[in-house]
Amino acid sequence: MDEWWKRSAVYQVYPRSFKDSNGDGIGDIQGIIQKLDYLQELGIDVIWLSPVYDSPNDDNGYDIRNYQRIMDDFGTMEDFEELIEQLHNRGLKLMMDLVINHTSDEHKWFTTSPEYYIWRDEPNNWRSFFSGSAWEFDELREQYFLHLFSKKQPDLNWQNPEMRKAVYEMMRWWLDKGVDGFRMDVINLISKDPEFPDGPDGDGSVYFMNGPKIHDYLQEMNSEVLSKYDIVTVGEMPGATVTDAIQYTGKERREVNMIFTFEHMGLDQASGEKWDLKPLQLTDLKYNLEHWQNALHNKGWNSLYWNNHDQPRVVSRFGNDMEYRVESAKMLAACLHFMQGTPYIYQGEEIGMTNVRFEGIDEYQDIETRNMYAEKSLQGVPHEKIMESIYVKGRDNARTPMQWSSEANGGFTTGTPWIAVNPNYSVINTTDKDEDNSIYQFYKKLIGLRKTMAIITQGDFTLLHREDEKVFAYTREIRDEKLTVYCNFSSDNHTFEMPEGELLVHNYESPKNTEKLVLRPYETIVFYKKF
Ligand code: TEU
Ligand code: CA
Repeated sequence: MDEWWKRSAVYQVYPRSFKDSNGDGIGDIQGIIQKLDYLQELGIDVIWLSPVYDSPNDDNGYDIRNYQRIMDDFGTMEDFEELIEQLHNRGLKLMMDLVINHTSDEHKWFTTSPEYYIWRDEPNNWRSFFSGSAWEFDELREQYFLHLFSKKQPDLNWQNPEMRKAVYEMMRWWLDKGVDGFRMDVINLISKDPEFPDGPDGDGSVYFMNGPKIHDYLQEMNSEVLSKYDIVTVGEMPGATVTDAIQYTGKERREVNMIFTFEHMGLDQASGEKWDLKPLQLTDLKYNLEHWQNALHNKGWNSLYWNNHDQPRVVSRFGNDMEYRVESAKMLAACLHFMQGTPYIYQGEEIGMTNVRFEGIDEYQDIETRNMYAEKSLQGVPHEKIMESIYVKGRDNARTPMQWSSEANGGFTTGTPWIAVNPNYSVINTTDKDEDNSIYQFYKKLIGLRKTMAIITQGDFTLLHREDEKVFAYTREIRDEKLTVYCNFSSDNHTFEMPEGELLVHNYESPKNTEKLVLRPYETIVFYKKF
């Protein structure tokens, strides 16, 4: 089968925050349809749509009540069908978010088929990702059920073959409807150690990440469902290493096409806890990405991403959103998009949207953030200290509404938005997208180059200036071609020998006219050489 997804760029839509079409303050499917020109013009191939299934919204749709129904907030099944049709008419594809590690506790299975879930008479010490114990007592059954996320997200029991059959049937139903693939939520957590041993300090991850039967389940899913369709699949996999990734994505193994690694997202974290802040050391990022680039070359396939709906905005995280917002947004784009893999763009990244700072905890909507705040407050951690970590890492940084224009609420809604719009919408919005030097045009160029230059999808990767703490530089090489990519991750100048080749991509007006390559703050420059 033609591996079209190797040349594709994917755009993630977080529907709640993308575009509200009816003034209720919540983004919806008709809103996405209104913006398809905007997406098509950017040149992307696939939309990954975060969950739009019926849900009580404890975790913004990642708690599914009915897999075969659209959430009322977002519209109807007719709206969804119209979205697929309109996408396909434009030659675009739709990747559905598939959450099958858990359901909502309001899913009918939870009462009609309790054997689809995981029950124990006594809880072990595992902690939930969203604070507190991962076990909740059920009064009716007088037993505890497992929930790795919120207590309204009970984990499914993948050991039960009937449950697996029901899930596969549901997946085929969507594929028969015409969806073009799945992004599989925490899919490497579905196989738990059946002994449920206690973990060190309540961290059970070694007993549920990449668990004993994970490859069996994925291979079964592949033969029952995925292999029957020409689709794209990406597994979201916290805790997966390069070695795991080779197994998950190796072609002959028939599991998934690619995975989302979390390794580069944990480099600015001081301990196992995401709220424990540490500044990024650029060499850590360079070595990590180099490792993934080289290890998966010809053995698997990478996905490339800087951010998503769970991560802070990259321009605020690894760039400089104050003095060099536009420069650093473009630099980060080039740094990622010249690597091997399938690039993912998170809504708003293409206009350089930034993190947000709300005054009080009440303005935050995310369950992970709220639960963490409550837990730390009880432990006596001062308000300012907790807020500081939320400003850096909180998921709502990425979830404020898309900033379309400088009109009220950034043109996202005519009503009251479900979460406040970042006040910088008057400056940062899509209205400059047609200007030659906009971030949007820069992304458009990068996406376009991937289509025409095979070296970007196939070339060998070599890191240059390994020890440099401020500059990330690498080459890509194939036969008689070479790309040289320089990215300055700092606000100082850095000087190097001038690389061979002609200028391909640049985020400053013109190169500094010297014999040497002088990189200015957050400058990126890419050279192409044909021998
Ligand atoms: O995320 C899984 C995950 O491991 C983390 O990114 C998590 O959201 C959290 O940030 C850990 O600190 C996926 C979804 O992307 C996320 O939105 C859901 O909340 C979660 O699964 C549960 O479905
Ligand atoms: Ca709406």
